[in-house]
Amino acid sequence: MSLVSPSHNDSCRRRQLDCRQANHQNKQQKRQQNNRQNKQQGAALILALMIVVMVTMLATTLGSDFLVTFRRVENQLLSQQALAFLRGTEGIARSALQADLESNPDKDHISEGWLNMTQEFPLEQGIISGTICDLQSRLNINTLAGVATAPKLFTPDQEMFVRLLQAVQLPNEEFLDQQQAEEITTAVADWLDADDLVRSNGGAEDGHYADLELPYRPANVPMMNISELRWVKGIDDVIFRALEPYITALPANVSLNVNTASSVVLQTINELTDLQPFNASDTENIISDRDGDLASGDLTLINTGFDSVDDFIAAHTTADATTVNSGRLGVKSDYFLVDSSTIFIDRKYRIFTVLHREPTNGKISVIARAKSGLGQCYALDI
Ligand SMILES: [Ca+2]
Ligand SMILES: [Ca+2]
Repeated sequence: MSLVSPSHNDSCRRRQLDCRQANHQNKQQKRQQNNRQNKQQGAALILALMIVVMVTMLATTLGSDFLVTFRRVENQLLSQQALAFLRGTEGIARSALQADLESNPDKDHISEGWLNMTQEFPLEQGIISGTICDLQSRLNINTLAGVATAPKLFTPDQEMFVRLLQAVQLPNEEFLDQQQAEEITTAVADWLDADDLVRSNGGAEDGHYADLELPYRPANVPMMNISELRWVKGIDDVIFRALEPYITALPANVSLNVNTASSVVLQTINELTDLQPFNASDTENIISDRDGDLASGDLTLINTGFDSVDDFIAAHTTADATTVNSGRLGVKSDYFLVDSSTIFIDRKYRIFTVLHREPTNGKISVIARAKSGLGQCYALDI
């Protein structure tokens, strides 16, 4: 027989039901709480990842910018230091030119030993080298602006340039013919002269240059540097490269030094009206007469150049040598190029300086200084 009343049993069942419901509610609340916590943790992780990415990007950008700035400053400092070294080479060249004038004021010649000879000076972290060459050993393009007296087409200076254009060798052992040389010379004369009148036989003024795909105007004044020649009608890069060792841009009144001129330049000195270059083998003979045996290094076998233009003309084997453009010739020089370069902490720097030496007192002035466009020195080929 049961001692528990039915009402008591009902009460117990209800409590159990309440307990189950309470447990179920608790579990649901815990699940919701867990879900909320999981979502919050996920958001925090994404935020942390985004911060890491942003910091990494910022650090990379700052690092890269710093590296570029560092390299830029380093390059500036090194180039300033290299420039100071190269200016030092200029100073040595000044001293050499002044000493040369004192020891031999009447002439400059190739066998004096300081022209076209590269001198090297070691540095703690590199080397500097410098070469002095005579710009008056080259044809001066600023002499080409004149107008010939009829019936001649060219002035004596222009005739020399016509011969030079035919004497220089182009790649593949090709040469310009006389007609091409005449047309280029005429175009150079028009480029230099002050007027806008087009000369016959290849001339070019505003009209020609204005019609080019990239139009520009002729200078109509003397050139400051030889690279300007590239702009003149008929002169392409190949012709310019072939001419470069033999031309310069100086005031129009300076002379050509026959004591330092190369064989190719001496080929431009032929009889007036003969527009062909002078015979190359004859110019070699003139140079041999002038320099002696430079390669021997034996002073008794080395000659000291011509004392005068008359001596040069006497050595010139042209049938009528007195008819050459002797007014343009000389045996001394006032304009020089210093070709300085340095290799400093594995970096190369090169600079070119045009120096003018006052013939009366030896005062040296810098006419131009540039990284290119002024020509360069070539080692003496002995
Ligand atoms: Ca003209
Ligand atoms: Ca002109």
